[in-house]
Amino acid sequence: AKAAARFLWEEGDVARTMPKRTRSAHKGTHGKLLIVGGSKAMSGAVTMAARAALRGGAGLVTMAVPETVYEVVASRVPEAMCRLWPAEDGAFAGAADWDGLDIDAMAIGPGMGRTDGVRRLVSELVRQPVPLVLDADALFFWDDYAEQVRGRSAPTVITPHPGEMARIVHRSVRDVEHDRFGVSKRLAIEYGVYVVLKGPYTIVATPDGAQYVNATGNPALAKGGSGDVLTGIMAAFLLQHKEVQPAVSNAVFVHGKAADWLVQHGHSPWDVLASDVIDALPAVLASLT
Ligand code: NPW
Ligand code: AMP
Ligand code: MG
Repeated sequence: AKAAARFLWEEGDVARTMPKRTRSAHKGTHGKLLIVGGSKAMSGAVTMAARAALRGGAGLVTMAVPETVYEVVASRVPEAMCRLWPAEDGAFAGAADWDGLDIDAMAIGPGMGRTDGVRRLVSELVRQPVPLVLDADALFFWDDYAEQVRGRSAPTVITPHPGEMARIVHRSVRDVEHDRFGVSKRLAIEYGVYVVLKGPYTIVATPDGAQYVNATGNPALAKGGSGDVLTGIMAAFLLQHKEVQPAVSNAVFVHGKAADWLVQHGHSPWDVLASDVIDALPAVLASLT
């Protein structure tokens, strides 16, 4: 058997591969991101992802949300634009108008809910030929659109935690945790996707079978909202990097490093909020320039 190509992705790798900003840059240079998420019960997830994406350097961020949460979502992130989609039972009600939507990447899933409308919408969105991050409730419907993902021309990144991964591969969480390398690698190769299997020592598996392990992060991240923040950073980095794997690994590294920075600067492993992680991004990113 071929030796497993496994690497630790370290600070030096991040510093080497982080994109530099050119003097002539304008907001379009850094990419237009659409974040699709939110529902009546979970409106915070999409605003956390949007703020994280903006802190991560995305040029323009639009949040696509069901009309039931539009007002509250729009008022929470003044820097982001907001696009209103039809709702039913407080969640997305399937397709909406794509007119005039000009985007370079898309993140789908934070706080979306799991209604039939969401199911239809996600299957439609994966057809868009732009780099894609699939997370949270978008992953709940994996079986519906997995074959479409295989045929996508643009990169696809999926960011499951072990519970979501177990659902995707129809195994138990215990099985997944006992074979994190094997499960993530097989899925990445089978569907041609970048798999981010989250948790301590998050694994990034690439479609060609290589794997990159992250060592930043700590239990302060074990709290609701952490994954939504990662999704925002991930999408922002995809917009700005030329290559996918460094973008994905750098996002995982920076997200964990922000949590590490917080516990080294006056926070405890108990008190950290996902929003604090967003607000620690400046310190981490500044240390990488
Ligand atoms: P248990 O119960 O912990 O033992 P789900 P979700 C299992 C939104 N959010 N890490 C776990 O087992 C998200 O964006 C909105 C995690 C349970 O059975 C999604 O849209 C927020 N889970 C939606 O909520 C803030 C693990 O997996 C299942 C695990 C649902 O996301 C919070 C949980 O997975 C949240 O981000 C592990 N290591 N191991 C907001 N403020 O708007 C096992 N599990 O059911 O997919 O739910 O992750 O909570
Ligand atoms: P989610 O479950 O989608 O909110 O994602 C949780 C995020 O926090 C992922 O990026 C995990 O890797 C990270 N995380 C959760 N618990 C830990 C932990 N004990 N150590 C390091 N990272 C963690
Ligand atoms: Mg999550």
